[in-house]
Order: sequence, then C-alpha cells, then structure tokens
Amino acid sequence: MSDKSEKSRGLFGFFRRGDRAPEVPPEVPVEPPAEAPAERLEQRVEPAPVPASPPPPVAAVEPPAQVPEPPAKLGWFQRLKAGLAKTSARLSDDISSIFTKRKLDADTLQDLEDSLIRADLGVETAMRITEALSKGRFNKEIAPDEVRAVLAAEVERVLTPVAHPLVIGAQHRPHVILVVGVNGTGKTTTIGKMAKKFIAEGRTVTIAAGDTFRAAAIDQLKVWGERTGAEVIARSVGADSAGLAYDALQRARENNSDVLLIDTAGRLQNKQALMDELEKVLRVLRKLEPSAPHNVLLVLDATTGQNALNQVEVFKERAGVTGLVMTKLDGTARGGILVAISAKFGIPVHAIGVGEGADDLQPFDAGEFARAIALS
Ligand SMILES: Nc1nc2c(ncn2[C@@H]2O[C@H](COP(=O)(O)OP(=O)(O)OP(=O)(O)O)[C@@H](O)[C@H]2O)c(=O)[nH]1
Ligand SMILES: [Mg+2]
Repeated sequence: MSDKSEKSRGLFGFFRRGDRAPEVPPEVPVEPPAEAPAERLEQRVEPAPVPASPPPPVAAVEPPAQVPEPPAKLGWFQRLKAGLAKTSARLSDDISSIFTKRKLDADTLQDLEDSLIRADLGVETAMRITEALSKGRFNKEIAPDEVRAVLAAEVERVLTPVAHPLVIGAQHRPHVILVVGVNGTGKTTTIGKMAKKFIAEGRTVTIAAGDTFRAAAIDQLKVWGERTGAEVIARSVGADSAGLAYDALQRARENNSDVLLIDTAGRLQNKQALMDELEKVLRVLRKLEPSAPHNVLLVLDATTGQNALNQVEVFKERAGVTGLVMTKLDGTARGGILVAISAKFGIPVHAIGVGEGADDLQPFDAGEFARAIALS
C-alpha cells in the first residue's frame, strides 16, 4: 500500500524543486462554510453598489473563521482512505453481506450492481464490474475479498486514462488557469492551495480575485496572497469580472509571472446570465492572449453526488472545461461519483481535495483512489 509523502509528489507531478521549497506558511484560515446556494445566488444578482470612497482599512475586514486542523498529520494515502471511508465502508459491508457463503449468480450480481449504483459509481461502471466479476466465476462461491479486488481493478481501469497532472508548459508565460464551478465547491480554496504549491516549486504566481460579488471572497484570496507571496489583483465589490481578468493578465505579464490563477464567482449551471458572464471572461482574456486560458478547471464538490454530472456537462459546453478538481472527498459517502464522471466524460482529473488545509490537495492517482474506495 503506497503512502507517498507530500514532498515526493511535487505540485501536480512536474517541476519538482523540493530542495528550493521555502518555509511552509501556516495553514490559511478560510471563510465559514458556504450558505445555501439559492440564497447566495439571490444576493449576487444584485451586487452591492461600488463604494465611491476608498476601500476600508485592512483592520476593518472581518477575519475569516478559524478552520480546525486535523488532529494528526497522516500521510496522503491515509488521509485519502480516511476521507473515502464512508464510501468504502458501505461498499465493503454490502459486498460482505451479498457474497458471504453465497454463489455468484444472477441474484448476487444484481445485488452488487444495485450497491455500486447506490455508491454513485454509475450504471455503466457497475455493469462493467459485474461483467468482469462473472467471467469464469459464474455459479461458484466467491470470497468477498476477491470481489473487492475485482472492484479495485475495474475502478482503476476507468480512472487511469483521466489521471493527468496539471502541466504548466514553458510555452505560455503566464500560464493562465481559469477556475470555475458552482457555489461553494472549493474554487477559491483550491486556488490558494495551488498558489502555495506552485510557489513552493519556485514559480511566480499572480491571482485574480475574479469573484467580485462578495467582499469576503476578495478578502479570502488576499489572505492566501499574503501567506503565499502571490500578487493578488482585486477590485471593489461589484466590479466587472471580465475587466478584472483582463487587467490581471496584463499585470501578470508585467510582473513576469509563471502562472496566473483566475478565481470566478460560483454560479449554478442553469442560470443563463451567470454562464453568459463566464463566456465574457473567456472572450476578454482571448483579446489579450488568444491561447488563454490554458486550463479551465472545473471544481466539483464530491458531496453533491449525481448533480456533478450535470455540472460537468454544462460547464464543458459553456466554458470549455479542460480538467477537473474534485474537493471534499473527506467524509463523503458519494466519492464514487468521480468514477461515474470519468467513465462518462473522460475529462482529465488533475487533483483531489480531502480537507481545507493546503496539503489536502494532491495530484490524482487512479490506483490510490481505486484502492481507497474498494479495499478497506
Ligand atoms: N472538507 C473540505 N472542505 C473543503 C475542501 N475544499 C474546500 N473546502 C471548504 O469549502 C468551503 C467553500 O470553499 P470555497 O473555496 O470558498 O468555495 P468556492 O467555490 O470558492 O465558493 P464560492 O466562491 O462561494 O462559490 C470552505 O469552507 C472551504 O474551506 C475540501 O477538500 N474538504
Ligand atoms: Mg470563491
């Protein structure tokens, strides 16, 4: 069972410069959990007017809530396994109760398929697993552990083609990464975590605080900027986010950044006006740099389950999503959704998050994920 340390992984699997890594700053406190999306959306339709006076002094900014640290720093695989424990325990219990002292026949296969579908793995993958299992074993007794091993192998087979590190090529400077997704999925936190990792690898980073709907979102990124040393380009609440993205790209060129990370406001995929606004950000960026953005990252919250499939579909269509990051795999029973998404869309999965701390975002590894979900 692998348990790779954080340092041995580099950022998303490239440009490892652990020897040059600066002191790790303390974990960044982040804002309290998101409110109900619908309510927040209402607030955003009518953003507060832009204040005519200069922004309030830093001291007036309400400090974000403290985030509790996990009790002990476990290795990455242990944290992934602990995070996926609810998903894997349910599957494992089902497998034990279906297959203990029972033959592998049409009934037990149907029960297994139902369990896999309940675990959000998707119908296609569930069928694939039961097919693989029945080969050569039909009407024979099978040990639950053998079922788990087949499950792990099939899940890995689905995930391997999508497990791609996020590669920052040398040909684009800055390399522009636009981060999109519905409300509260973890976009801003993911940007902070990525900024920290890029900087630890020796890159220069600029962050565009493109969620101009809420002061808290801007402050949240300023905190990450202070902790990581990334320059944060922000405007007042209510400013045009496409204009901000344009300015930030110009600034990232001036300050010679390797990477520009652009945050965006959370938007429900079925709200036309908000999706139009995202297209405007893309158009405006391309006026300045036709090849930008070089990555459009869709951040998905694992706890949303099946709705994530629709999010991928719409954001892929409207924003040209090039890769996925799945957060909140800690503590969810719905971790199997990543398998369903991968089987359906085949979009690269760059990284996964299992907590709020900077080290809780790691490159996605198909084998690790499959073992964490299937073997307990
Ligand atoms: N448990 C857990 N919480 C996370 C993870 N990633 C982010 N969060 C938390 O999720 C909440 C929302 O995160 P944000 O980064 O503000 O999400 P966002 O997508 O920027 O939200 P909006 O800008 O409001 O759309 C915060 O409380 C984060 O600390 C994760 O991997 N695990
Ligand atoms: Mg945000």
